[in-house]
Amino acid sequence: MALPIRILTAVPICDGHDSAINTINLEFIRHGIEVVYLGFHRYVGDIVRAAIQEDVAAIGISSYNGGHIDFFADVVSQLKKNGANDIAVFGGGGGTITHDDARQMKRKGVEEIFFAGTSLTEMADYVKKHYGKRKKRRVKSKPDLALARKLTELEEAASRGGKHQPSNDASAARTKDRTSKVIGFTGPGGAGKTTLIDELVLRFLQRDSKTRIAILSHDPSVIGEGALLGDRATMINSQDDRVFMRSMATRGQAGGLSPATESCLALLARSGFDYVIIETVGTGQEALPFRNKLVDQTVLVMNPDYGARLQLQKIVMLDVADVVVVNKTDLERAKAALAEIEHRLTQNKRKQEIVATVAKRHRDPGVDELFELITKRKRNK
Ligand code: B12
Repeated sequence: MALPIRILTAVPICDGHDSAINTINLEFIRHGIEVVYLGFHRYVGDIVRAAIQEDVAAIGISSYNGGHIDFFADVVSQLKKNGANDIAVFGGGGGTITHDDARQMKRKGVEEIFFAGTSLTEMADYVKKHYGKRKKRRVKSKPDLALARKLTELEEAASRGGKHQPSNDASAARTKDRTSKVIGFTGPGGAGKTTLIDELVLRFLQRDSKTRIAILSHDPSVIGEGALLGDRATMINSQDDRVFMRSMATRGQAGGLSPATESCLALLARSGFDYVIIETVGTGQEALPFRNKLVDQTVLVMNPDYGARLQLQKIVMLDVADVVVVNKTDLERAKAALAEIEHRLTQNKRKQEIVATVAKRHRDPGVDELFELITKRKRNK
């Protein structure tokens, strides 16, 4: 099985022109490419850090507001400075980048610039032709580079070997090896998991100047195609040197995680992070993604708009989650939802917490409460 090409795309700082890159991302995915999308208005440092952690073959930058000669050159030079000389840089920006500019940019190490009128297929073919084979990396000693490459190797091994499900014993053994507390976040798409995690990361970073966090985030692979790994585009606080984030595509596995999740998580949880946060894809009623002691604490994030009360009887995660977060409680239906979910949890007759949050709100007291619940409970031994 051919392994998917992974690239990262972004739009530079002070530039909100994201419509071109959104279209181009979709075309790449159709051609089997996994695209980690960082979003718009991004600093050079954030782009380089993300590309290293995601271990991508190349960075595609879409730039319309000028300053592209220096911006692209800065990305190239910071990649080199960080030992990631194997990560290529390419991009476009319609008529804003002239042919003369492009010549200068290439002299500064940019591999290719695409101009107005280039077809989408042409660009996807270029990526497949040039970034399918990984280039040699000279520096291996830097911690993020080494960890990122190991995660790629685990992902590739899992993809080659098909779906692998370690036994209970193997998972339990891994639990003992952990030095980090592992927290699993799951819930339906659109409930606000990523925004909530980003807000929690802000609190982790602020509480202790030494805390390091890893995030393992999942997005679905499109059947027979690539994947849009877009959680980073929502993350603001997680763009920090103390946060190591890795985006994974499900690569054909149902249930919210990827075939390589367990092995990647095991590696991250013994790599010196204080907390490892794992986020599933948006899940359905039947999903139970965190089996075999995969995580130390489970958080189910729900949207108050789940429909009729009867729906709650069908969501199996409500039986097992340690914490149930009802996010978006600024919505009209929130009060009723909180009462219904609370009543549903009483049927389980075990200690489960329920927290009301508005994750998009800065300094939300509900997120503070969730943060305390997460930091209060210790790691399972
Ligand atoms: C659409 C658009 C907007 C939309 C943006 C919507 C959005 N969310 O993206 C809106 C209306 C919001 C907008 C706003 C502004 N815009 Co405007 N906008 C454009 C416009 C008309 C089209 C850009 C576009 O999306 N093209 C579609 C893409 C698919 O095609 P393309 O550009 O030809 O790109 C090709 C290749 O370059 C390649 N490519 C592009 N990126 C990448 C990346 C990779 C990785 C690869 C492989 C290839 C690739 O793909 C295409 C293949 O054919 C251009 C003018 C123009 N004709 O280029 C101005 C333009 C870019 N905007 C401009 C300006 C000034 C602004 C504003 C500052 C206006 C204002 N005063 O408010 C704001 C800034 C907004 C912001 N926050 O940054 C100027 C920039 C001038 C400059 N740099 O000197 C331009 C050039 C218009 C002009 N002639 O004055 N804009």
